[in-house]
Amino acid sequence: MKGKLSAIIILVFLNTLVFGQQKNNKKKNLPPPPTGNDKFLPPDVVRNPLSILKWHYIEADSSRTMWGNYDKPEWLRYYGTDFVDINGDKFKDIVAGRYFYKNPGKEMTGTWVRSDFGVNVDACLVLDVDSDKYVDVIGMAYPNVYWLEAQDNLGLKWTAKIIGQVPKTDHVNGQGFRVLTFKGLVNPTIFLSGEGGIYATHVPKNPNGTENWNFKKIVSSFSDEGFGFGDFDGDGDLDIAFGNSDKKGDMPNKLYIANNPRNNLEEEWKAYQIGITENNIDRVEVADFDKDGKPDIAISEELYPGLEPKANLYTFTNSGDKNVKWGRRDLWKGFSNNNLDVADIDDDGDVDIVTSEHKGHAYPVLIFSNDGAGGFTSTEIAKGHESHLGNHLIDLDNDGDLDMVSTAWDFHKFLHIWRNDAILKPSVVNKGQVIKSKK
Ligand SMILES: [Ca+2]
Ligand SMILES: [Ca+2]
Ligand SMILES: [Ca+2]
Ligand SMILES: [Ca+2]
Repeated sequence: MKGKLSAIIILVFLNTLVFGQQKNNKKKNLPPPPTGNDKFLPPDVVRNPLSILKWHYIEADSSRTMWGNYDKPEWLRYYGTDFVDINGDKFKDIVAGRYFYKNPGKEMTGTWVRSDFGVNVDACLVLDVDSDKYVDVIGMAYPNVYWLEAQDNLGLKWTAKIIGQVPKTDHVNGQGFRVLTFKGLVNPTIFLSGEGGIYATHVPKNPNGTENWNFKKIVSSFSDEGFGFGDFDGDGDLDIAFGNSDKKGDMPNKLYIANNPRNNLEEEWKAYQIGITENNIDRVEVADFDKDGKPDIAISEELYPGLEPKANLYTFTNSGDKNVKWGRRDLWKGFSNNNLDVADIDDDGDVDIVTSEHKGHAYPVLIFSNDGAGGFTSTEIAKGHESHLGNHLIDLDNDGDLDMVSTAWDFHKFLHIWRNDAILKPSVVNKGQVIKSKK
């Protein structure tokens, strides 16, 4: 997430700095550009928002196994997906479930060489555990949590070490996982959904001593689904948005915020409800959609068995005042949409949304383009491939546009990639700034 966030920040910055004037003539609600920067631009460079229509589908794997091939329950699949450039070739590699995939480079249409973590584990987070040159990954095999470490710079061999416990869910593992480094801390903090809520641990100074790891419950919830981070109350620390219900077994359709007590993992974070959805809150993403400086929340809903197209996509708008209700915008209704990501896909300075259907039969992938004020227009950009906990936006080929990666459930053998061809050739001009050329 951190990489993606910095990419967004850099893109937004460049956008405003270099191209603000041209775009400002066309789009409302964009801040005026700083004066004096246009002189750095060659006169023939004009940048419009990136196309959201140019995607090339790549089937990266068609023989993924599932959790249930090795352990009970037999119906269970893997949830995790994360990204890392393991050998510094600028092409991002993929961690998903029990597999590591090496990016073939170039057009990314070559073989994604797959290696196995060597244990039935659902790998979900990439991070730096021990400051050495080998990539570290966190994987779930609840109640156990694993630290997986590469033994080479191609991810061909891995070691696996149990570093902690999180309570098993009724789907064994959790469906929410994040890693971030809090302001003022050196080591990252890991957050995992489990039975009863969200569990967290700081990566300890000596990670090799397994006794130094300690997952503590910091948020109580009856949901083990997705959650997201934002400083919702503006006090400088990152709070958590998550779904909940009043009691176990009830539909988790209440949107809560847990207030971060100065990054303290020793106490439970106090939570309060800010909104309600129609069905199960599944994916949770946070971004400032209306550009008022306050983080908002996007929610996609799960429906099971999901035979009807009644699952919603919403944004919840932060009023910035604890006493003023959050606004809810209903963006779309369709089949169970257990897929969600947010980023400035068209590179016009505001955060857009992507989702897709996990049920139904057409499996459309929809981009919701932000009008700069938190209003959205939807465009179907692909279909025909089922995703589950997918549509991860990530610039896999380092060309400046965001590509997309999905794992699946009903068709779990597949690993899907949509390469974004909005930018085909980066060229470097003017003081090292990269200006994108579109073809
Ligand atoms: Ca806060
Ligand atoms: Ca906002
Ligand atoms: Ca945008
Ligand atoms: Ca790209």
